[in-house]
Amino acid sequence: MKTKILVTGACGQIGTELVKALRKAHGWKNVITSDLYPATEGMQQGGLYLSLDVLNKKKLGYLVEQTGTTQIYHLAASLSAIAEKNPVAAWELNMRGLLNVLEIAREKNVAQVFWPSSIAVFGPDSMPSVCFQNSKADPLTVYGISKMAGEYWCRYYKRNFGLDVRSLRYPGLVSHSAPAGGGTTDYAVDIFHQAIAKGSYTCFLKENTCLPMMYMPDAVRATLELMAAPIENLSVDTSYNISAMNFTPAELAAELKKHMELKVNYAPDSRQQIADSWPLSINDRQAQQDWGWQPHYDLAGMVKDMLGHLTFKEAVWLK
Ligand code: NAD
Ligand code: AKB
Repeated sequence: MKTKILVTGACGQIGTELVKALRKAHGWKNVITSDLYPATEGMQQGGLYLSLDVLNKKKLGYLVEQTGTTQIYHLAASLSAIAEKNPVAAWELNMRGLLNVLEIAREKNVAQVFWPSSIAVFGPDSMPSVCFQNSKADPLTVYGISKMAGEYWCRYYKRNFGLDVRSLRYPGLVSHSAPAGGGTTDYAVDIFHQAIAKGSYTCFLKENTCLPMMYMPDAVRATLELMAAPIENLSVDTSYNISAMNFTPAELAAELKKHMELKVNYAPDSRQQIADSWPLSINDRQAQQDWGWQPHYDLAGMVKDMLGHLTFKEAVWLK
């Protein structure tokens, strides 16, 4: 069967990078992107783009049928910080959106679905420092609750309808192609842009707040590797822990200062409370065992690569 991929929420931080990789792997004609925005000529440049609200199940079903979609990558969601500002709307988007995708996939015989979960499923009662694959979920945010429930919905569709749904618990992701979309880990993206533009940054988390993080090329590769893994190798039917690095804002700032002048102030806001409820690190042994997961980037490698891309774009002189 020919692969035909539909990506929802494709204009966001992950979609911007994942779509490029999917198009490289499967051909640009076979990857259809969609998001809330109206279709423009510019958007069609790399391949077909369709305007799609994932809450519109009828249109989702119509598009899946008309395009002969065989895989859905469902990225549309509200991230942690934005979700806390309007919990009911975030629940509706994150849950109804996922259920629409799962139902349409079942009804239209879509072969595979990818749906991202997050380290936000963990919380104070999970583990004091390291969260293992089967550590207790204990989300304090509406975002984390929606990810936890989503994981169990994915498992339900897998067990009851045989739907091949695969999922990763992404850590905070750092990337240079698109802005971060309203999460608690966004500081680790913003700091690069402010450092280059102004040489200073005011961080909304405390300097010693350690969180699990990952560079986008690793996250994209993990996604492709999981989706290509033989199904019989996959022992986790909720969502896989994956890990790459753990760092604090102060450690990220110190790494940046090896390359440039930078002054960082700390003015924690409501996002601090969210970060304080998340794990310090993640154990991903199951992903390593089942489908060979290994990250390529550590903090130093990520900072160097990010600055290379951003300074190329913004033509800024580096020390
Ligand atoms: P993002 O906010 O950057 O992008 C989400 C996209 O969804 C946006 O382009 C937005 O316009 C679109 N969208 C919003 N409502 C929609 C709707 N009703 N219909 C269709 N599209 C809609 O998010 P992201 O960082 O790309 O994250 C994608 C997924 O990965 C989410 O499920 C998120 O929870 C998960 N995730 C992200 C991170 C991270 O650090 N970026 C970490 C863990 C998990
Ligand atoms: C967020 O901060 O909301 C995301 C995530 C870790 O899920 N980056």
